[in-house]
Amino acid sequence: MGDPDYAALATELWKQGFVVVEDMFSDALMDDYQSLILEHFGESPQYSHNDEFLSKAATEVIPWFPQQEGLASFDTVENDVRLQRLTQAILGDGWQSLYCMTMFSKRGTSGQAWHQDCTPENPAVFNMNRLIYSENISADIGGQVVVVPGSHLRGQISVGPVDEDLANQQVLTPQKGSLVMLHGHTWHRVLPVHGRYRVSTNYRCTPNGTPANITDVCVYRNMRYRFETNEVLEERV
Ligand SMILES: O=C(O)CCC(=O)C(=O)O
Ligand SMILES: [Fe+2]
Repeated sequence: MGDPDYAALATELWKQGFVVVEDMFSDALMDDYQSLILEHFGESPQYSHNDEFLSKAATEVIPWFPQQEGLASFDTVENDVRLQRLTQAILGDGWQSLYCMTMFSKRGTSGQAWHQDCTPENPAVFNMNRLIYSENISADIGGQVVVVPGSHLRGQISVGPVDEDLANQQVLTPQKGSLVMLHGHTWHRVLPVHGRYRVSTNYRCTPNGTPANITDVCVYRNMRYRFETNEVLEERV
């Protein structure tokens, strides 16, 4: 596709906490990414998280950082001028890439429970997710992304069941080549994966001056969790 309306997309992102851009990346590029991802994960990849995390967080995702292994193909999205302009329109001067993380979920797994990617106490300190989908998400396969519009302005996510439906939630079903920009304070989750497997790739970034470990502490409805040390920092009741 050509140039999106960067200013309009930025306005929507700041109002809703997310914005979807369809047909952002070509089928050929997405096919390339999908085959590299499947090659890496193979048939039955192992979880890197411990059992406590898997049971409490109801989150079954295996991360992979392909750029850190020198896979230059993953630079193509990173270097896409439209993606950079859109990021600039949203975050302003001095924004920085954080890392590119591919996430894999096997058939029959729970997806991801409601969460915020980082602590929301300071509205100016956050990560931005730039999610791309190298295959269609569909109701058949599951793995849709659920968001609460405007929740990036509502502070900490409410306490409660980790996967209940929330008022005003919106279900996103991103298609191959789509980009989803998602503010890290926006309340979001990923629905269970019924069919096959599910893949997404996230080019995380931050505004100028954000600590590099911003996504270390994730806020769920039942706890705060620190990934670096694999520990529950706080039970939420
Ligand atoms: O895989 C997705 O669609 C979203 C995953 C997520 O919660 C995130 O990237 O922060
Ligand atoms: Fe997230």
